[in-house]
Amino acid sequence: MESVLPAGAAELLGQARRIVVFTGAGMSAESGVPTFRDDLTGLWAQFDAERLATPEAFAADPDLVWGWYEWRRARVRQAQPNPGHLAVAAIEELVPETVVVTQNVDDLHERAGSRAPIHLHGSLFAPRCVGDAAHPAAFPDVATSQSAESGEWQDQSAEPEKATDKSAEPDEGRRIAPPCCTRCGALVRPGVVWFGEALPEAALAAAVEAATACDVLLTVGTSGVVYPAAEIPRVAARAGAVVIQVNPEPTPLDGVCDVNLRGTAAGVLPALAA
Ligand code: BV8
Repeated sequence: MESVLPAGAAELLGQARRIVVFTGAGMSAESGVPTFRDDLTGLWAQFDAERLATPEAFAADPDLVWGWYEWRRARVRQAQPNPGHLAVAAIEELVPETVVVTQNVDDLHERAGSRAPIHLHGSLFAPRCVGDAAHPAAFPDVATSQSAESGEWQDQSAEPEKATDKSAEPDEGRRIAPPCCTRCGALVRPGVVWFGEALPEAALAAAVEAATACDVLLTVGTSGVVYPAAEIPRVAARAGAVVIQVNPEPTPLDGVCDVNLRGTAAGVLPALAA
């Protein structure tokens, strides 16, 4: 493992015929979308993942969980792709056999021009029926007592800084009635993969296939702690690919990478795509 300047990494990318770009929340950080685990600003520092990103949490309080995802969706809608997203799309233009595999549930890769990113953890923009994922589900036009457009989201059923009080009953006045599915009367849920849920089989299989076949895997902005997604760079390394990491901080992936570029997505990627 060595750290080379972006020029060296750009040369490695320039020689590649098949590239995988594997991204995490850090990819969207410079667009103003909070990551999960960064101290203080990370979503998990403010909210309790167990309380908000699991099927049990949704079953226990669909209004709380739906409201949190609507707030996140509104923040993504207000965000713009950053130079890092644009550089990834440029790499796809330069090397047609580039596959983008993202853990992110935002749509910033698509809005930057990436053709068909593989979303391992679903999307904030793909609500689905709790009963049957094949049922059409649309975003509700129900008004929410918490404006999803506002800059802050307060967990009104518990202490805002850390929703740990699981017994707290939501205030009646704030209930956000998630809509029923158009066919079966079940609730509509966010189209993301929660902790304890299996990843979409086709997406995971496509990501593993791409990682196995690529010459270079570029991992950007992920802490590499959530499985099975965190296996993807390891699959590429085991298959003999050159693995390049872009992250301002060390991660558990450091030992898997041939090249570690200590920098940010928007700061480093444009030089790689030049
Ligand atoms: C599964 C969608 C099995 C939702 C997410 C108990 C029960 C069941 C499973 C488990 C369990 N214990 C552990 C597990 C496994 C679990 C897991 O891995 N847990 C971890 C926490 C230990 N995994 C699962 O539950 C998965 N499912 O195992 O199912 C199964 C099998 C068959 C049948 C049934 C069940 C599902 C995991 C998916 C969870 N959903 N998101 C939502 O968004 O709310 S995960 C969430 O974390 C995100 O999606 C993200 O993808 C993921 C990883 O986070 P990162 O993207 O890496 O972001 P993070 O904040 O951590 O790091 C940001 C990085 O960026 C940092 O390194 C930072 O330095 C860097 N950075 C910051 N700024 C920049 C930057 N880099 C570049 N530029 C910058 N500017």
